Amino acid sequence: MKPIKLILDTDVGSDCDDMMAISYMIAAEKKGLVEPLAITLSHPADYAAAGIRGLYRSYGAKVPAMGQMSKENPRDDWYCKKIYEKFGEESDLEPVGDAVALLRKTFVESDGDVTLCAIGPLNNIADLLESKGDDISPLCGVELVKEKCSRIVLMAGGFLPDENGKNVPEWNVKVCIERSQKTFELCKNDIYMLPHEAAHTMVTGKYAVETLGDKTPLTYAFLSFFNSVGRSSWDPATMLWAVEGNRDLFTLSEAGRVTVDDIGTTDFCPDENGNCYIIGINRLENESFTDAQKRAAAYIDGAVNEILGI
Ligand SMILES: [Ca+2]
Repeated sequence: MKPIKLILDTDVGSDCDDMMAISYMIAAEKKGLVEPLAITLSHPADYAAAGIRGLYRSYGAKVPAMGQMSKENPRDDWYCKKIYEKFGEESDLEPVGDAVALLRKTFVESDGDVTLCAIGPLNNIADLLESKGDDISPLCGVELVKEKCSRIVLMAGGFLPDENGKNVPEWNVKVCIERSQKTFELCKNDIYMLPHEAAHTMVTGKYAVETLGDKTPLTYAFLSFFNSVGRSSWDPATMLWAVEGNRDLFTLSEAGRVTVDDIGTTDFCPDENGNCYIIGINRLENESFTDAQKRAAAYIDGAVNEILGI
């Protein structure tokens, strides 16, 4: 199987499951499943790039080109600064360029068939789609992505109704509602979404944290994020699907359209001409939802523990 060409957009520094997702991505790269083209940061933390550099170094892996969201958007950095202070080298603080410029350049230089996987708020993705033709490419963002990107995979949305029958807004969408609306409005590509409920109770990282404590950037990130001994797997499950597809772990809905309302609620409406698909958890015969989630979690943990050497 040819490795998939992948661009990752992550808000590393906020929740620690991004670090698990990147760890799985590095494990997949080592197995020849992924060719990473770039990582863009949708978290403007000063130490976000340094946190990723420290993580890559701990696995002896080469960091892909990085770009960072340039807008002001103050948010908490739970672990990237700490990782730099404990594991960093001075060069980890070298600044990185603008995320949208790097996304445009990476798409232009690719020969197409690129997967764009976003596991944070959709600021960079909406900004990319809205970008105008420039000296990198005469194409506007929507057309450039349509031409070069084979699919967009998002950790986004929630489609389980609460007691009032209304879907509960999901964090990545809720923190940038207008950017999320714009993404679904403009995008002409197929979009595959792993929603909140698919991985909220899927826990990964527990054995790694119990075994390694604060000795590695990954496990230190978990401990720095509310002392998490294991964490929900929204981002690693999304990344797993982006790299390996359904396997026997996931399902995919029929085509439909996703809309985002003004409080960040996502709705999915089946439509054979739609471009959105929802990723679900695959239950084997007689298997409970919880056990099916545990199988997916074990698969992710297995891949990551191998490169952690445990
Ligand atoms: Ca994230």
